[in-house]
Amino acid sequence: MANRIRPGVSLQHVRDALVTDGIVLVSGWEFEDFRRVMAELGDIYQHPDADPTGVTRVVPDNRSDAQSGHGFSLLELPLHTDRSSTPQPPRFLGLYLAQQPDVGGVPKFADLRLAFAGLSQHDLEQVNLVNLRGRSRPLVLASENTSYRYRDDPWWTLSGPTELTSTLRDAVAINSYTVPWLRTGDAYILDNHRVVHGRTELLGTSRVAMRILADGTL
Ligand SMILES: O=C(O)CCC(=O)C(=O)O
Repeated sequence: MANRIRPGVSLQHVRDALVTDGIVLVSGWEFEDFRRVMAELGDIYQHPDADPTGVTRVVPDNRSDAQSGHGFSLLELPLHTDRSSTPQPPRFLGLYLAQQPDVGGVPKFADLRLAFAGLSQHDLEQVNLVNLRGRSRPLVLASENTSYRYRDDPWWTLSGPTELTSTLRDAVAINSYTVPWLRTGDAYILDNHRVVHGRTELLGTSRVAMRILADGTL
């Protein structure tokens, strides 16, 4: 389960929590505190949807596509690794809730290290993420340190032996949890090679989340 961190804690606390849990929940930070911690974690990653400083404003504008999935729509956003279609997804993802509604848009997570703990490396290495054009990316990012990518939606799906892919889907679902108490001014930072994220459907258009990706090591 995720650590919860309040203002005034050091970057070392954030790193320690990421090593232990793969995710840290942050309460009551200003956006600039959040931006600084993300920049200290590693090099800011330039997402194609981001502004020149690397910040993406995630708002529902009715867009659903292969790059962002349902991220910019009102629909539920299934659990995924950010930039899972790229050869090497960035290591860290932070999402700051600039305007979080009282209902809907609840952040959702699963720790892939826990979900896949009972599966052999041999099995995991038989599974890929495949898109509609047949492009394929391996589920296992690095076998020596249990890091993975995951996405399973209309654009990119799990591919491999049927029983195995269904076991993986079940394992992720069983290990998933929502964090309904995250409010405006709260944020999460996660190890994008270990913890997948998503959110429940949005019930209105008022939600604003700010995303920063960073590349680095723990
Ligand atoms: O809107 C959210 O809560 C998550 C957004 C998301 O998954 C992303 O920015 O990659």
